[in-house]
Amino acid sequence: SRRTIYITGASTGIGAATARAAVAQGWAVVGLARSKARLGALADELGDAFLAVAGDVAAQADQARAVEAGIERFGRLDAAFANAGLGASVPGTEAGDPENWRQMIDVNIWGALLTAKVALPALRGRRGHFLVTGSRAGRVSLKGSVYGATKWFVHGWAANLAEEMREWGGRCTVIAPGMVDTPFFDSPRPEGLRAEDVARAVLYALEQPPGMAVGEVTLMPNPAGAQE
Ligand code: NJP
Repeated sequence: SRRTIYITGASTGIGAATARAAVAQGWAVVGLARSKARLGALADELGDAFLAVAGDVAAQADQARAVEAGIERFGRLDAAFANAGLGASVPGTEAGDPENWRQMIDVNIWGALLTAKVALPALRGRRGHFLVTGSRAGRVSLKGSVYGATKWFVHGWAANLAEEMREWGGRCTVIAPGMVDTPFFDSPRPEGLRAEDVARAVLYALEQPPGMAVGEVTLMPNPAGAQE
């Protein structure tokens, strides 16, 4: 049977690019996001190797259903990628909207925790791999940014989870990009990384021999380097 990965936030951006890259490497993918239409288009593109599950990462039952459906369809779960996230507009703490903070906490923190909660029992049996999308913003200070602080949580938690998983031979990787040109922003970011660049880093971490764990991959755009 095919190695199987559960990806949240699979409908666009980094999640969709990772689904494509994983399928190209022979993985089966269970993809979760809220948008049925976008997931359906990706399922049409990727065929049998992709199972779309519409759901909200902040709802434990939705994520549990996705993992169960994936195991039923593909027979196993080898990896989970907690990637769903939002929060590009960062007006700071004084000017920020508390409803927006709640949303970022629900998706970026709570949603990622729930991905681990529902996937770890299956991953343990395969000495599996958990990956999560952190950020450059989870490593540096960004004036007033609550978004950045949700990613500081992700980095801190993932370091602790890595120790927990190591006890049974599991691996935990943080993918920490700088700016990526995705629908995360409401306008194009040509100076940013491509979603495909980030997907390559995910596959790099996934494809290492099991005796080696990639703890964190930092990816920075290099627009001057891309010029002819
Ligand atoms: O953004 P985007 P990215 N339940 O908007 C989904 C981090 N990051 O690929 O639900 C379930 O294309 C949403 O789908 P839908 C960032 O923080 C980015 O750039 O259908 N899914 C979509 O598939 C995030 O953690 C940059 O709307 C939910 C996906 O999440 C990760 O990269 C830099 C959901 C978001 O895709 C992927 O973001 C960086 C929910 N409640 C870190 N809410 C960057 N772009 O510059 C959203 O350092 N989604």
